[in-house]
Amino acid sequence: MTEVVRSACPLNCPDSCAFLVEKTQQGLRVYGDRENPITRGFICAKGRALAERVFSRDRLRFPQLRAGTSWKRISWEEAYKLLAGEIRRTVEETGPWGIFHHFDYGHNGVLRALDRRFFQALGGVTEPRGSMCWGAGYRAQEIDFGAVRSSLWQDLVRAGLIILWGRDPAVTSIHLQPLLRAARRQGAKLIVINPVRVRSADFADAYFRVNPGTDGALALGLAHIVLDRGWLDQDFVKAHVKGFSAFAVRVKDFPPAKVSALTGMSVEDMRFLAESMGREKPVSFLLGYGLQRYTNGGNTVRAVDALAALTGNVGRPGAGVHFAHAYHKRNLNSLFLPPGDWQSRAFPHALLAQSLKQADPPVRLALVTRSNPLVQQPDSLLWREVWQGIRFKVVLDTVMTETAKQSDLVLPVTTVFEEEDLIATSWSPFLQYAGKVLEPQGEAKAEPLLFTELAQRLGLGRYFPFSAAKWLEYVLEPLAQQGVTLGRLKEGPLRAPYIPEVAWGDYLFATPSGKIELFSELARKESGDPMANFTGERPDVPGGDGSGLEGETREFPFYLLTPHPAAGIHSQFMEGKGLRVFIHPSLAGRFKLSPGDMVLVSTARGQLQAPVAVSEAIHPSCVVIPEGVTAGGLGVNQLIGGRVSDLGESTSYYEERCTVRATIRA
Ligand SMILES: Nc1nc2c(c(=O)[nH]1)N[C@H]1C(S)=C(S)[C@@H](COP(=O)(O)OP(=O)(O)OC[C@H]3O[C@@H](n4cnc5c(=O)[nH]c(N)nc54)[C@H](O)[C@@H]3O)O[C@H]1N2
Ligand SMILES: Nc1nc2c(c(=O)[nH]1)N[C@H]1C(S)=C(S)[C@@H](COP(=O)(O)OP(=O)(O)OC[C@H]3O[C@@H](n4cnc5c(=O)[nH]c(N)nc54)[C@H](O)[C@@H]3O)O[C@H]1N2
Ligand code: SF4
Ligand SMILES: [Mo]
Repeated sequence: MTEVVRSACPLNCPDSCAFLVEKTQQGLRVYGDRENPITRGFICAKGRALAERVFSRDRLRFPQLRAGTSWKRISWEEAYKLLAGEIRRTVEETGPWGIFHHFDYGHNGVLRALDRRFFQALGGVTEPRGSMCWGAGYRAQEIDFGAVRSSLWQDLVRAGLIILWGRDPAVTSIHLQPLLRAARRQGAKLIVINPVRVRSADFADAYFRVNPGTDGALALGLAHIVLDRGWLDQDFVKAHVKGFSAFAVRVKDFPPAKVSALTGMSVEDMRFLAESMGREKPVSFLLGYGLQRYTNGGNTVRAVDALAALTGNVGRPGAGVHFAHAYHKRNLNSLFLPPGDWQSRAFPHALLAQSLKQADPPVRLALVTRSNPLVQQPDSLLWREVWQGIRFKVVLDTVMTETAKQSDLVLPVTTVFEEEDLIATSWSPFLQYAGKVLEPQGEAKAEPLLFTELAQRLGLGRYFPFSAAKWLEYVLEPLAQQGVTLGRLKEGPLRAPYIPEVAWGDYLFATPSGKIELFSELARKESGDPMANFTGERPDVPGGDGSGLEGETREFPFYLLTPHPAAGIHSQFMEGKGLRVFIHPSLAGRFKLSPGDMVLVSTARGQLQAPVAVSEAIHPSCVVIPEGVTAGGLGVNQLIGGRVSDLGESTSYYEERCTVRATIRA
């Protein structure tokens, strides 16, 4: 009888599927485990691709050292000796800040955090801070509510209105779709707000096109109408909101006509939206990260939070602003060393390449885990230059990524199926055990073991006293009394006991005042004005054809949007998938582009060529190129400069502007 092993998807995806895995003659068979009531037994192509990757030809199986333009297989003993030697040498020359550790969320296993523990044991190295992903909205919600919490997805069936604001579950979280359909069957209305008529709009009640980066202004404009019409939830605001009067004054500056000019939405549509919020209560706002990938991204999410607060749509069943589910971190034991024991040097993600270039002490040794910065960070061309200037570069991965190709030592790590781990993400309320299904391919090594063995060679073994299983027990220790143990998790996914069905249902907001803070001292500290995040305006809203725009915007009049790819997850599983440029027919007409023609897209940073696709779905002022895919090792991030967001030091990928030109006729 074949053995079925419980596992879970380690990818950086909101759904966090429960897996069942079987070893077969042909390889691994992965399918969905019905025990997880969110993912309910179906998985996506990326989950299946993970299983194929285990045996795939591109899989890294042995440590490899650069030998000129090719690679030489070396033993783990040689690899450790070399790496330990480089670490010692760098620490002697510059101190530990001469070492740069780049990491992200390429794998959501909790034991993956042992990489950071290793560098903390060295005293703290150079590392990224802020975020490539959700940082602006995350910080906004910390300021407004005191923490980032969402109601369970299942609660959506109690909503009267669901707004998909800058989010496209058809691409980025497919398991949300059955719930949205169920909510609609129970009478909820579904509205999509997005510059692109995304796939989710196909089953929505209404779709509203908004100019990129103007959602903050839109939220303030809607708040204006809500106040004007007397749709304010006075009892809620009185009891739970701080700073309402200051906010109401700010909102006066956003009358419908002005907001319409900024957002491109008609006054009529705005009235309809505001009215729907008043009529179809409770309202659930499902925020994507797209609307906060701008320099005003924190501003934007604060304005949406405020709109939810004014209308009393927080803490109630079927209501709330869904952004993330950041409960686990505070409730599980951390693998990090105590903060006082180490001191890292950190640069914001968005400015990493520039910062590394100028760093003093300089970076001599770089080590990359669970990320592919040469493709995924902005400023790819500068990254390459800076990367080449670093003396010794090491990548830990399962496949030869672009970053790995440009490095000196590549170390093969195990996939989720070749070791045990616990999957706990900031998106899912579930804790899930991922068991070991098979022995590692070739000499691939599990990271907990890798960092333990490396630490031992540097005399730091005392920081790594445990096996993987023991680490997992340690992580889960605080939950033992509530019955969450490794043993229990091996029997199936568990909803973490600290996660309520309805976020903020107790109205105990974790802010200094205990209320939702529209007026916030924290915001004052971070941006000089407690209301600074409600300026709402964008000085450079694209005019559609570039007319009337000044300076850089005239040369580069269009917004370059680079949403996540449907076929893969960032650069993973995107090998061989070509770059495509999506534009609106009006733009195609103006630049004499037909579908399939090669188009040259240029920004202040660089240019790329790719075939064009023409679609009514695209905003006429936008050029859309999904991220993750590369040609010659470079993807769309060669066009994008690093810009830090107003809050949370997030990377404002969608702030870049571009222009297009036809090149070769197909
Ligand atoms: N298939 C797949 N799924 C994924 C991922 C993947 O790479 N592939 N990545 C995962 C990760 S790490 C993340 S962070 C999530 C992200 O998931 P989402 O937040 O759903 O997706 P993004 O692609 O970040 O956001 C882009 C969306 O925002 C819209 N948008 C852009 N600008 C604006 C704007 O100014 N206003 C509004 N209202 N909308 C705007 C875009 O058109 C697009 O629909 O997805 C996760 N899931
Ligand atoms: N232009 C543009 N750029 C973007 C975005 C955008 O919307 N537009 N989105 C941004 C967002 S939201 C995010 S989250 C980032 C994601 O940025 P990255 O995390 O750098 O993206 P991935 O391509 O998923 O790279 C993850 C790598 O980790 C490897 N990996 C998997 N498992 C393990 C493991 O166990 N150990 C180790 N060491 N490695 C492992 C994978 O093979 C893969 O190569 O990209 C950002 N970049
Ligand atoms: S990528 Fe997301 S939807 Fe696909 S299998 Fe993994 S968790 Fe499930
Ligand atoms: Mo992300």
